[in-house]
Amino acid sequence: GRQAWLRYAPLSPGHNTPLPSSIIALNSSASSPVNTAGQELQKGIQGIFGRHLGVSNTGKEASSAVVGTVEQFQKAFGSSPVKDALEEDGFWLNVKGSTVQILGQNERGALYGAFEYLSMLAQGNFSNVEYATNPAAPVRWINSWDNMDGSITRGFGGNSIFFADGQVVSDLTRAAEYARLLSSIRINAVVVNDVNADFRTISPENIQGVGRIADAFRSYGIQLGLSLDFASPMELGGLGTYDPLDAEVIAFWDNITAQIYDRIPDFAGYLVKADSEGTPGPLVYNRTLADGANLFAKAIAPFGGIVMYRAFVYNQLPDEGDWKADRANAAVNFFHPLDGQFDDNVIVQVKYGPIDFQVREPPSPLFANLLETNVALELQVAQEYLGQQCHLVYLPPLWRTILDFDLRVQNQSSLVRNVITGERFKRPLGGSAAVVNVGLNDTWLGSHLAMSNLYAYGRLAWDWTLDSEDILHDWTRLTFGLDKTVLDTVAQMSMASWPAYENYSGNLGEQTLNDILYTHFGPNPQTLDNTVWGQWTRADHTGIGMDRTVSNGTGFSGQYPPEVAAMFEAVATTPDDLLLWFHHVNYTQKLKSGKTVIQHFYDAHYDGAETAHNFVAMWESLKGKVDDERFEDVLFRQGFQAGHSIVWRDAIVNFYNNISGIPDDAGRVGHH
Ligand code: GCW
Repeated sequence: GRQAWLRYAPLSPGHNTPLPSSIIALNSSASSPVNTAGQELQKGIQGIFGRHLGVSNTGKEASSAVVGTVEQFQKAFGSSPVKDALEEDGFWLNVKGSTVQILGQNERGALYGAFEYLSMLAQGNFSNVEYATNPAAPVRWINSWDNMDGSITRGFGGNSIFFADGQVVSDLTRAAEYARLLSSIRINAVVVNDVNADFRTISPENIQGVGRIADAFRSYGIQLGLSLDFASPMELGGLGTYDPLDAEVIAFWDNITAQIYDRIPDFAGYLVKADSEGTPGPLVYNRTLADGANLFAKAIAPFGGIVMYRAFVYNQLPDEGDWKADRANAAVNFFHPLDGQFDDNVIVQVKYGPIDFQVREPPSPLFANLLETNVALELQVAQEYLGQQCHLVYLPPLWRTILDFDLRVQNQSSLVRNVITGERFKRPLGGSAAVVNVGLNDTWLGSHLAMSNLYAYGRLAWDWTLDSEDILHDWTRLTFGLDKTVLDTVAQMSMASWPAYENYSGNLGEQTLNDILYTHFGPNPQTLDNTVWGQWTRADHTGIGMDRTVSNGTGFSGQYPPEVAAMFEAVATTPDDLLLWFHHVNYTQKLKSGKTVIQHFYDAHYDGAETAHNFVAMWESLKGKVDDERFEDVLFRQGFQAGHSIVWRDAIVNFYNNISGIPDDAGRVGHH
């Protein structure tokens, strides 16, 4: 369980390849990622081939696996073999039979290269290769929503591996194990506490505590970041204000930042959720969000740190009667006027959709509205609205709908994935963060299969063009071995899982029909409307959907550049799967598929539940091909999902049958 995709399980006999006869790791100091790489190579080759190789820091290059930075290699062997340019964190991998060169631009890159070589071996891939690879973007972060009492916000895999009882835990074994997993997928920083931050996060004791986490991370090349409470100058510092332009407030943050860097010289940066869902922020003092972000940016710039400032800023909307009110408009309304006012070490971190990690959303139009500001994409590996790790939902196909979306800024190709890397608008910084709620559970996320999402996130953050199914195949081989049936079955289940979940939990762009008041889990369509959260469906007896057009609705579609705005403005050109996101239509409205909206609801819910039901037999067919413990564990979850998808189906089809009064053509729902 805890090894996840780093099992180094023995390959079956017959898998033979020339192996290096020793390992040379060009730095042997304990906190060095290169040293870690040497040990990892030793451990991996021992596990996969049962062969024990010695590790030293010098030796003959031929028939060795040499790992280090380009600079260390030059020092040891005279010249560099690297033929392509390496960027920060990039590496060069050269496998020629038993002679292997793994050279990083920095030590972290060298460790990535070692994991890459081991991943090839573990998957039985013994090809000779020679290439350089560089990250798509410098920021490849994880956001943990761990609280100091040890709970995790939207945590579905047990309590925190970092905190308990108001402080950092003394045994950080799990933190180090987590860092190992993350460095193998090339994540470079973890923000360890919830964005709804406790002001005690930056107390002197806690800085010492998180300093120990940073120590546990360091040899894996993972840096530590912290979420801040904007009101800390008042709550912790005893000041009468937290106004970002106040001299004492500025001094407070300068001082805190210096204390942090004193304990954690490689501290990554701050994450800030301000003026959002009740958190304090600059708007309290009539300052701008840019004033708020730049406060931290200026404090941290001398140390080389960065500020991730979240775009998830919105006011509650009490009045559903107002046809023009729309929470989806908030981010662009708040941030677009500030474009160009953020310091260079600020990155505005944008959730993929305009609302909140829903099963399907159009990409946030903010990606098309910040041309002079660094941006990062925020994803959620934690399946908050997506079945909470009790449902199998492989997320990369959902992420792809965002990444590959062309926003057509200035009528030119503007794929979201090229915006977030900084490439499209020539920004110096960019990247991504994913909310991940690993906990003390031995499976990390509470479910073995959910780990494919974490694995895929790291792979994508390095290269946003990767194919969802290819990533899944790698993950499956590393997690369950090379059996072809296992590979095909896990792929079939996973690739069908997001469409199935969308079918029974909110289709045609309804965003979600989960209970949104408390649990975010399970059908509760009546909680969507008449609440202050603005996640309205506006369902009534004749129709459903939010009218977000410029001509007659909230105007949201006009936040996109003209070509995209025009597409979403008209029912005729809006794709079926986003129809109810953009338009209020009658239940009898015909879709492009030829079905009516209401008939699509009925059919989709039956289809989705049936697919989830079939997962059980598919998984059962793997009995004996997967070890009993993991087999039973997954089977239990698939059984739950099969049952729960029927609960979903019946709750939703009956709800819409009651409100529309329209029977199901197939006679499954309502009365003819
Ligand atoms: O999805 C919502 C969650 C909140 C979360 C918030 C956010 C941490 O339900 O629990 O707060 O988003 O992203 O800030």
